[in-house]
Amino acid sequence: MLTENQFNNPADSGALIPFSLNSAGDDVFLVEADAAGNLLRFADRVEFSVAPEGMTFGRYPDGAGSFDLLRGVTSGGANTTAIPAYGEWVATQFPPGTASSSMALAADPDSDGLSNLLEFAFKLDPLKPDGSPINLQPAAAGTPLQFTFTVRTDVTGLANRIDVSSDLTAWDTTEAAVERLSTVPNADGTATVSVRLRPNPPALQKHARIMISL
Ligand SMILES: [Ca+2]
Ligand SMILES: [Ca+2]
Repeated sequence: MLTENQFNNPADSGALIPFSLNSAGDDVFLVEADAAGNLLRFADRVEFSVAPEGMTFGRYPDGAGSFDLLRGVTSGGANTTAIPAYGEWVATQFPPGTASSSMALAADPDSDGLSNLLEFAFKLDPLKPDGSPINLQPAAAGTPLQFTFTVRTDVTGLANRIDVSSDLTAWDTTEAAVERLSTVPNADGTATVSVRLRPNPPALQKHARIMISL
């Protein structure tokens, strides 16, 4: 493993060349040389942009795959799994110069209560306040709760789960009390999902939430 400090180390006469990587984006060339410093061959080149806080760029599978945005920072260890779709979304949604912290999965830079992960999943604008992505459907009194939501279906690993609860404390995460009525694909890589809670058990009809994971 090489770090920036090794290239600016006055204690090492072979590593006095000033070197650093720009946190706003840069590119790196790897060239093989002999012991005398003669360049032998080009080995690799990568180009990167600013990484959301808590993430980095690297190859996945470790050392062999494509160069993508990774889930975490693992200097000296095996690379975490890649989430290239999130990297592509970040690149299109946030202007150059955006703080790394504003692009993290858990960040909410537009303060609409929806994290960037949710903005990404529901295909919303992370820099403009949005309302709830859940659309409650009109229903007669006494009938089960019914709602729709539109979520991306074009991202590998992006999943949603409907939890229900009677007290907002204990949640049923099995979807046993949930009936998915339909999933209608849209042209933009999303699908509109229609959900109804099952009439039984009645105690579970009070609250529902959508859990998004990536
Ligand atoms: Ca937000
Ligand atoms: Ca938003």
